Order: sequence, then structure tokens, then C-alpha cells
Amino acid sequence: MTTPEQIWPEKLAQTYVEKGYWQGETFGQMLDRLAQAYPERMAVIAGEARWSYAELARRARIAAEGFAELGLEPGERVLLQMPNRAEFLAAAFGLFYAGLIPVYALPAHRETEVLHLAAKSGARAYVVADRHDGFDYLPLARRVLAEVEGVEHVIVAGDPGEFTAFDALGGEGLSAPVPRDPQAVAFLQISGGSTGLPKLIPRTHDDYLYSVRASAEICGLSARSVYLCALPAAHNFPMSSPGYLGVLHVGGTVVMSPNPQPDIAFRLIAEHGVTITGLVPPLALLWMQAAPRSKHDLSSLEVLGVGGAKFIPEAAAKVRPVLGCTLQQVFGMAEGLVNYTRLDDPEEMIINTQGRPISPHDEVLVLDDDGKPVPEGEPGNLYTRGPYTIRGYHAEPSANARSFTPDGFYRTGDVVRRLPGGYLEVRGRAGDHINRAGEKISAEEVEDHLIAHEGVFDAAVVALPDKFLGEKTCAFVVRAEAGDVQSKDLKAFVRGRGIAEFKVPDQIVFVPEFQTTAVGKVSRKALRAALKDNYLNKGDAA
Ligand code: AMP
Ligand code: DBH
Repeated sequence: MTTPEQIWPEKLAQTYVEKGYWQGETFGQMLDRLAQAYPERMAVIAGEARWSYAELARRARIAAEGFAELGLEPGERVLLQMPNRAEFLAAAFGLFYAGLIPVYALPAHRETEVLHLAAKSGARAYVVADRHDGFDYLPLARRVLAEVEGVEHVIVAGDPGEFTAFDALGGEGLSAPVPRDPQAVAFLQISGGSTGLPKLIPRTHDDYLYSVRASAEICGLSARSVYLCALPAAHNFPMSSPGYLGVLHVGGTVVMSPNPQPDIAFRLIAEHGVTITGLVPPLALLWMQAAPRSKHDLSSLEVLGVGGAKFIPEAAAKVRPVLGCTLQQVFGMAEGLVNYTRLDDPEEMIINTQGRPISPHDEVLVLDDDGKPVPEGEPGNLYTRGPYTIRGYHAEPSANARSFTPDGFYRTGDVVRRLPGGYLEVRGRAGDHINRAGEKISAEEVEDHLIAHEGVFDAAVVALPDKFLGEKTCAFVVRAEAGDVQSKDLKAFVRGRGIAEFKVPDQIVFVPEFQTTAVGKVSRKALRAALKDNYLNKGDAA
């Protein structure tokens, strides 16, 4: 199993160190520093849990010792799938402290994704919660243990069944973090990806913590900041843009919300004086609908970050009048580059753009399809490299050849316009993936699941515009000869294949055949585009 690595050319790495972007601190050292600087301050509020920084560190050290006692060795990978509860932070920091490499699965992932992530990362253990959102993770854990070679341990927060209880890990706790090279990989983040299953994104201590520090500053965080973690904590946005790491970095407080629904989130905002949070656009819309009728006092909220998908200007303009806080648009990617509108930008910029990069050393190119720069203000393909943008995915040689240029630029797949001052406006995507409320779905992956049904001859999945979700998935399906498979059967079938619920097609349209050109087969890309155009132009009702 190849060890995950992430390597920048030596000269650039040197520049990033000299400029002070890479400061040589590991996550384990960061936790120690925080616990020494702010021992008594409240770090985490989650359900009944109230953990000071000293307490968070104590719990993480105990978990770290437990991991070591199980025989897990520094540099090994551990799949972490945990909803927003206090143990998420104890487990993640425990892994860092032990020199282990967390692999962040989303709570919505099911066996298809989880088995893939465990195998692909070469995980040796699976740390998971017992239940969340009505789903029991123990049967999934049994499959991971039985089917993924290399996985030897399952550790469960909550009722552990036959497995090791997270709360039973460790003794006194490790006394110091296991030393790691700060330029080595700290964790594997997950990409929504445009082809196939999620890819693994190796992020180093140095590169990631730079983005965390810089984000904390751009988002105006201080020790009095209270961050509501409303999106799943494993996602890159609530992790570091500025996320719970940004807030911990400055000694503020993280409030974990089990889900982002207004009834729960608003109560937490009022109760704990939340000052900042981050949401995807559909949730921001939902909050704006619910806020005027809410009995909860939301006046502590100062900044609402919105990102993950395009926030349209009409909705963006309502944030301040309805929620009484400053909107910050966040256009980021787990691969690296993050753009923010600045808090003191003119309202017009905040409403109409997705911000500008974090770093003066973020290199941004906007190129036409032939690879030539487009004039400022014209749409083009976004390419980037810089001090916190990866140079390659883990163990994906062919995807890497497609997704990175020979000189190390990441092809984001996004179509943007660059405006004066380096601000970007996201116009859309070049690739075939669906951005459903910030969840990225690969058309190809869903097609593969549909085609596995015996009643399906062929399938093509496209994004359709949706007022609420931004985009929804529509599958065009050609039935197998003499078959009579129905929409609900196919949805149940796909769901039964054990994939995240958000990937189940929202809509299925049966068509007699897929048009092919005179030459024979068309590319899937062209086919998807033609089906979508045809469908939208006919104005078919949903
Ligand atoms: P991932 O690579 O899976 O982390 O997803 C990152 C992608 O999400 C970006 O490349 C964009 O396509 C999309 N995205 C993130 N934030 C925004 C935003 N504020 N506006 C439009 N698209 C966004
Ligand atoms: O969608 C994303 O991946 C995303 C959005 C906002 C992200 O990774 C981020 C901010 O850091």
C-alpha cells in the first residue's frame, strides 16, 4: 500500500517556508499549544458535552494512547466517519496526536463509498458513531472489517456492540504528540469528484494550517468568536473555511449542531451566542425563510459564510436585511484554493462575486479551451496552484494526468470570470458532475449504478436547474428490451446499492433510445448535453 504523500517542487516549498506560510507546526503540536494558551476556555459545546481546551486535549491524548495500544502505527490511515458530536474532535485530534492519518468520510456515505475509501486509503481502523439520522453504522462496520483487507479495528462512539468503545480507549494519555514531519500528509480529505467514486486528497500539516490561520484572519475571528458547525464536520468548508479549526486556532468556541435545520440551529445560536457559521446556499435560503418567524434571538450572528455551490445574487442580497449579519461568500475546494469576499468589501462585491483567493501566492489562471488566457471579465476555465493547493490525488495516476497540468496547476473544472482586484465570479462547470446543494455527484458513478439494473439498457445522468437545490440530478434511462421498470423501482434499486442518499436520482425520465451520430457512438459528454438540451427546450414538466 503506497503511503500518501504530497510534494511541492523544492524551490516552491522553500518559498512557502520563507514567506512564513508554512510554519512547521503539526496538528498535534497545535493542540498542545492551544491547551497551554487557553486551558480554561470553552473549546467545544456538543449536546451535553462542554469541553475546555484542556479537556479536549486530555481526551485527544487518551484516544491517541488507545490507538497506539491497538497497535496502530504512525503514518497509518484510519477511516473516520462521525457526525457532529464532541467525539469527532477528540477522535480527529487523537489520531493527529498519535501520528495517524484520518481519512474523512461523510456521515451520509454508505457501504459503496465507505468500502472504497477504506480500501483506497489502506485504512487499518474504522472509527465511527453507533447511529446517526436513523442509520445504524454497526452492520456497515462489520462489512468494512470483513471485506477490507488491512482493516483490523473498529472503534465506536456510543453503543459499540461487539467492537471497541471509543470511550474505553487509552489510560493516562500520551504525554506528547508523536513527532511528524510538518510537510508530510496530515489527513486525507475527500473530493466530490467528477468521475467515479470519491478521490482522496492528501493535505499536509503545513499547507492546511496555513489556510486555517489565514482564513481565521480573513473571517475576523478572535477568542470571542463562537462558530456553529452546522454542516458535517468532515467536510472541508466547516473544517477550515474558517470552520472549527479556524475558531480553535484563535481560542474561540465551537458549537456542534447535529444537523443544520433551522429549529435546531437557531436554538443553539441563541443559547450560545453564536457569532459565525457556514452554510450551503439551499440552507441559507431555508434559514432566511424561517428566521422572521423564529422565536429565537439570532442577533449574536455577525457573519454568515455561504459556499459549496453558487449563491445567486438575488438570494445573497437578502442576507443582511433578513438575518442582520454580514454575508461572506466562500468559493473553495477540498483540493486547496479558497476564495472569500472580505468582510469590509462593498456590498455590491459581496453580493455579486465569490470572493478572491486567500493568499498573495495563490496563482490563478483563467484559460479558454485551447489553454490561452482569456481577457479579464471573460469566462474561462479556472486553474490554480499555490501554498495550500495539492499537486495530485492519492494513488490516482490517470486522474492526476487529467486534473493537473505538467507544471502543477490544478484544473478545477470550474468556469469563472475574473474581475478587477482578482475577484472571481463562478459561472458554472466544465465537467459532468452535479452540484446538488453543495454535494458533488459524479454522473458516471450514478450511471454505473443504474446500468447494473437488469431492466436498464443504458442511462445518462445530467444536472437540471432547481430553484432550491441549485441543481438536481436527472437520469435519462433507456429500458432493456421488453422491460417495464419504473422510476420508483430504479430509485429503490440504486438506494439498495448502498450509496449516499444524495446520489439517488431526483428524477428519472425514460426515453426510447439515445441518439447516436451517423458514425455510431457519441461521447457520453455529448450525449448528456444533448439529452439535457432537448429536455429543457421541450419544457417538460417535472
Ligand atoms: P470539491 O472539489 O469536492 O471540494 O468541491 C469543490 C467545488 O465546489 C468547486 O470546484 C466548485 O465547483 C464548487 N463550489 C464551492 N464553493 C462554491 C461557490 N461559492 N460557488 C460556486 N461553486 C462552488
Ligand atoms: O465545496 C467545497 O468543497 C468548499 C466550499 C467552501 C470547500 O472545500 C471550502 C469552502 O473550503
